[in-house]
Amino acid sequence: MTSRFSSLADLGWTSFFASQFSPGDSPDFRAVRVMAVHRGLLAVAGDGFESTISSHMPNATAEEDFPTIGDWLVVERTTLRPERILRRASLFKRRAAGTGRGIQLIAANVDTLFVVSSCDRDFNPARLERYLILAREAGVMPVVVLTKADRTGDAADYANAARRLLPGLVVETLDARDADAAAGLGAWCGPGQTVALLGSSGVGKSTLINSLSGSSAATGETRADDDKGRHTTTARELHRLERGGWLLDTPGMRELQLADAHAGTEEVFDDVTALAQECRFSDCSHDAEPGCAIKAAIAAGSLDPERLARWRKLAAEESFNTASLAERRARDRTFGKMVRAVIKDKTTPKRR
Ligand SMILES: Nc1nc2c(ncn2[C@@H]2O[C@H](COP(=O)(O)OP(=O)(O)O)[C@@H](O)[C@H]2O)c(=O)[nH]1
Ligand SMILES: [Mg+2]
Repeated sequence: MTSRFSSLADLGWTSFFASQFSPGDSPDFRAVRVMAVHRGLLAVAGDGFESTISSHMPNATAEEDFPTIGDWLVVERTTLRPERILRRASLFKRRAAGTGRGIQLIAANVDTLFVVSSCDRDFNPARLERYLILAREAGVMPVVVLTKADRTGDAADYANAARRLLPGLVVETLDARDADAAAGLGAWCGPGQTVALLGSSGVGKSTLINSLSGSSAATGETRADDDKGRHTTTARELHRLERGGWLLDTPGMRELQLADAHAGTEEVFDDVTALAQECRFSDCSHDAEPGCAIKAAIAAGSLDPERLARWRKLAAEESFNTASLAERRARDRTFGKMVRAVIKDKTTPKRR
């Protein structure tokens, strides 16, 4: 099939991926990008062509060994049989109950995450921090996008509040309905670039997607995957943006939760974790212990008590998530043992 894709560079091919292609590979293999995943099939695009191939991977065992949307695959030149997945520049994943494998891959090789909130009651530093942690975990550059700037005179205050969350954080305010305003995000939407969006319902994600893609496809598409079950089997999950880049939009991305976020939490709250290390007791609960560096910082006004509260909440959630994953694993093991015991019992010939 001929295609709308002119080149690998257009699809996001960079030196990071090219360097994983050994010279010995080149005559028999080529690289393709996974544009959509659907029931064991992958929609892929390569240099001037697109196709649908089987997602079967040789030697795949762990969840990470299976392709996800955005992945770069090395495939056999003519049969397009997948040979291996190129190391990912970034990866969104989450804990998955009931898969037995514990995690589920959401998307790979996203360059920029637009963390969307609006300049109104949706604006919530704790929620933004969570999204920033997710971006850190995935290895993706976050850009905070504050919509509905046209509805308030205080957009700059919202932007400043967001900037205080993380040094160097990029924050843009705009009217998501305005195609020109969305051009402020153009720097991350050019050829070869892949973006994804996260944000609560109603903040203007679909509106922004329409403005960035120069169409009204996004608002129509949300209807295709609602609970009426009208799934579009041909839906491409990587959508072309007007500036030439790609928007990665999948249900999984929309359902992302704070999972396995320990390292990310430490980075986003590195001021708090650094203070905690200075406490006299290594297991300090920062309540009433003597020599607590965190209490001292709050007393001195150098740590915002609300920031501490958000950190505590996250830490508590995290240990809950980690514990429940460990419990689930233990349960799976016990269940597995039981099943094996039953099967053995049923298949072992009884002595007569
Ligand atoms: N005034 C104004 N309205 C907006 C803006 N962004 C979104 N909206 C409106 O907010 C509502 C929800 O937007 P939508 O894109 O569906 O939000 P989503 O749930 O995040 O996809 C719609 O009525 C939009 O027209 C904005 O920047 N300014
Ligand atoms: Mg929407």
